[in-house]
Amino acid sequence: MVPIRKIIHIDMDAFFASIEQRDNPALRGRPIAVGYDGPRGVVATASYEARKYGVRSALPAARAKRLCPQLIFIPARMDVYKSVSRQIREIFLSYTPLVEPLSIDEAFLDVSHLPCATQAAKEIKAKIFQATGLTASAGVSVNKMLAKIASDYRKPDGLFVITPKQVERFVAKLPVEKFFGIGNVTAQKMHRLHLYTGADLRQKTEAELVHWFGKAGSSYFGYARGIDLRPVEPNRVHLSVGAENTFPADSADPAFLTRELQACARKAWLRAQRIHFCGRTVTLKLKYANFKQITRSHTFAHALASEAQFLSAGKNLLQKADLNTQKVRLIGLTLSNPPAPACAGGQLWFDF
Ligand code: TTP
Ligand code: MG
Repeated sequence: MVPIRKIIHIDMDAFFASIEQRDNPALRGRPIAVGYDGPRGVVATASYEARKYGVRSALPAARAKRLCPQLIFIPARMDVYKSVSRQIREIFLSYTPLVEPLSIDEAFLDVSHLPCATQAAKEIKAKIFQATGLTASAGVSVNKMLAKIASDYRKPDGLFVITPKQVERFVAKLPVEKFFGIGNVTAQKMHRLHLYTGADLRQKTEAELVHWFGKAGSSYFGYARGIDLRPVEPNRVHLSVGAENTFPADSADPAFLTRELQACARKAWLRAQRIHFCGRTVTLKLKYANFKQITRSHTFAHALASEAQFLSAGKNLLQKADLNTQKVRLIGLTLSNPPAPACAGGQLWFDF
């Protein structure tokens, strides 16, 4: 039987930028980006005023300034963001011990024991505002996937509820790219199979979905019916953080592969930053045109200190890989092996 859960997903609005605007009234109502304004600088996040110009997380600083010339860059104050993160976590824990943080500013809460999850979400938003002066958006539904989609629906300062009765209709209209675990490549493959929405996915049998998408096909079969069995895991430790990309066409061109590796390094490093993850091991993954997959790793004595070091380790591994016999269809780069205990609160290892 499918367990009936009440799940809340909370995500702070423009988190780093809102904190900067809170602490410096001169920045309120203005387009700001938190990040490093240098040649290799990247936007960590942008205020909503800056987002109107297309300024977004992970955008190179130079491009962000071209999009919005009056953009104000503010260096990150990680200690402050972390302490706000702790404040909101305390509020979550006053409602349930089942809190699974996903990153510095978002978490899942299982509040199945409470009479009304929507009421709890309203209270949590109000308490966050009272304690921090910041707004959060909340999504409430029967599982993680839907709660997370819901929290994004009315951002900023939003509250969106998908009740058990509404689940079926909601999922039927949902574009496949919104489903959990469906990235660009899978979405494209679905489109080629004329699968655009939950309703389309629902027409297919589980065997068909498994045939096309492997093991994940079973999950998609469930998701299309509003079923997501993943529990909220309060002690979930992120053991690795990575990024990978499947190319539109297979390639053995070292320059192309290096560029793709660079994109993976950037994405993975930003993800690691967001969840305060640091690691000692770098792993390169290559999938060849014949679908054979190899991984090559290097472990350092200390946690990696910068994106540049991460990328350079990846490039070294790529240089040693065989690019002569088969073209490559996918490249990935992962950071793993956190020094014990996980270096939360320790040395700063960001490289904005
Ligand atoms: P998000 O919750 O993804 O973004 P946000 O809170 O800034 O904006 P939204 O209102 O859309 O939720 O990420 C939380 C914080 O994590 C963000 O403020 C800055 C940091 N971050 C990075 O450093 N790099 C990134 O690529 C992303 C996406 C976020
Ligand atoms: Mg956020």
